Amino acid sequence: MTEPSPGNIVILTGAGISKESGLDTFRDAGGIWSKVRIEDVATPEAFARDPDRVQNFYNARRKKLASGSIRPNRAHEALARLEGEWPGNVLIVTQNIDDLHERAGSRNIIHMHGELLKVRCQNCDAVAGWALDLGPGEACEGCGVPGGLRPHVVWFGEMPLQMESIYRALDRCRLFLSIGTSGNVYPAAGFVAHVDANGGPNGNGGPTHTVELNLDHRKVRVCFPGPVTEPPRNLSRPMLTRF
Ligand code: BJW
Repeated sequence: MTEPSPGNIVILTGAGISKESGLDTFRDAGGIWSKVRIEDVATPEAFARDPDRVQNFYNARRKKLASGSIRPNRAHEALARLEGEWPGNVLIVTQNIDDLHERAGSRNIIHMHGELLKVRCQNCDAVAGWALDLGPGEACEGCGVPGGLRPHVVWFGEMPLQMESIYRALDRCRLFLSIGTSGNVYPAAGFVAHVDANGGPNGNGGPTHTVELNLDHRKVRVCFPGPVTEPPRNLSRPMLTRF
């Protein structure tokens, strides 16, 4: 008899997983959207209207991320350990633009809303690493054209990145975890429903289970209330052996 497949795991993470590392969430009290308006900093129209304002918003966040005071927390570390120990495939789909999953040791990651430490050239689409402030006159290393670099992030009205790969993984996973996201922003907000609708018995040998972890118990259906650093520490053993 063949061994049952261990099954693949897809983990969606949001700003809540990085909160205890010192990065603000968006929609909690005191969060980013209580200090700046979305339409001033997180749309292509805002960038066209006032690029300096948008660049300053991302420059400040880039500086904080690179400052040395922001480090991965136990939740990031637990997910990296899970990737190393789980016999199946573990994919992290993060809405976060920070690099804390990478720094914790995760390797299989999709940044669906982009990456703060990268810039993209609007002239040639080249993406490059960028840890410094981004100003109006900087030239692209690829095409040499100055003035066309923008943060490599996905603003409202823009298509999130690698959506085909994400849906392919969602359709093939045995377990879908959603951690620290308010479920306000689509398409990520629709992933749980997508998995519930499409995750019947599949190539992984069984139905797909979904688990949501959030500090706020009103946001989740399978509830592990409490700080995000607590439950994921135990993810790899008692909880996952059920799947
Ligand atoms: C803890 C914790 C602890 C705290 N432990 N938990 C009308 C209906 C439906 C959809 C739309 C609509 N109108 C427009 C749309 C589409 C739109 C959308 O969804 N809008 C909604 C607001 C309605 N979406 C888009 O535009 C997306 N693109 C798209 O749909 O493309 C398709 C398309 C394109 C063009 C034409 C046609 C179709 C793009 C969305 C881009 C989002 N960008 C941002 C900013 C950029 C990156 C950045 O600056 O960082 O991404 S917005 C912001 O929200 C950021 C985040 O990634 C994203 C999600 O936020 P997240 O992670 O959920 O954070 P919070 O703060 O909301 O929640 C944190 C949670 O953590 C809370 O629940 C806490 O309780 C919890 N928590 N501490 C555990 N310690």
